[in-house]
Amino acid sequence: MKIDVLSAFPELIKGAFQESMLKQARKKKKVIIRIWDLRSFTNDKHRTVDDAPYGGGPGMIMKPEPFFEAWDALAGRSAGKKPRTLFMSPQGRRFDQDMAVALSREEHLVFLCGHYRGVDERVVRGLADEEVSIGDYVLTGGEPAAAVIIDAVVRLLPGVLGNFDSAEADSITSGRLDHPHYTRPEEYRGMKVPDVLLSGNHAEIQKWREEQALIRTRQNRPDLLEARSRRQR
Ligand code: 4GM
Repeated sequence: MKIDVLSAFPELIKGAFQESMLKQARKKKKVIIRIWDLRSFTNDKHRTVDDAPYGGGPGMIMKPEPFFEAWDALAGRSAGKKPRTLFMSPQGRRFDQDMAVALSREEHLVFLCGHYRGVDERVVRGLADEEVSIGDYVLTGGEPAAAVIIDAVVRLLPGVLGNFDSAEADSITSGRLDHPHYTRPEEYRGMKVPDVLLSGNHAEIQKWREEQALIRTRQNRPDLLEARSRRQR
């Protein structure tokens, strides 16, 4: 998979892919991630990426030209299929695990990251296949949102996770939260590992894990259980 990120603040996102799983995925050539600096696609000496909004009002808006010039340079002129292009914005469709699975089947993704009050609408209309949001909150820039989506997508690529950590085991896919986990030591600061996990009784362990998952889901995310029972009806 090939991933391109267009940003006026490339340093904001570089670090996200230089450690841990994403670093390994790149080293194993499962993914090629390139970060493009929008300022290198400007033509003025100040390398301007923003301007005041038509119609007035506070804040600055990102200009369309650097996005279009950069997109053309990395995708438009290349042969092959058009990359799937996502615009990160609080106005977008909410990202979830199903979308991560769908995106993980693409060959080439492009992420457009905005800043300031927003981005000239022609970028969205002219370049983006869809507008995507990671949740109902506003960030100073789209970069952390792009990093979240890239992480969720890349870990699903074949050969990135070990089989043990397999994506099929992701609890969220099942419409339920994960059960609690413990490792050594058996007792730490007065807190004990539940006896059942030390019992060696796999049927009992399985039962306990399912109960715990349900308790947590009821407590933290009752909406998941409702959605699940609606699907089963
Ligand atoms: C407005 C328009 C994404 C603001 C475009 C981006 C939150 C999300 C920005 C933009 C963002 C989100 C930058 N804030 N919830 N801020 O996914 O790119």
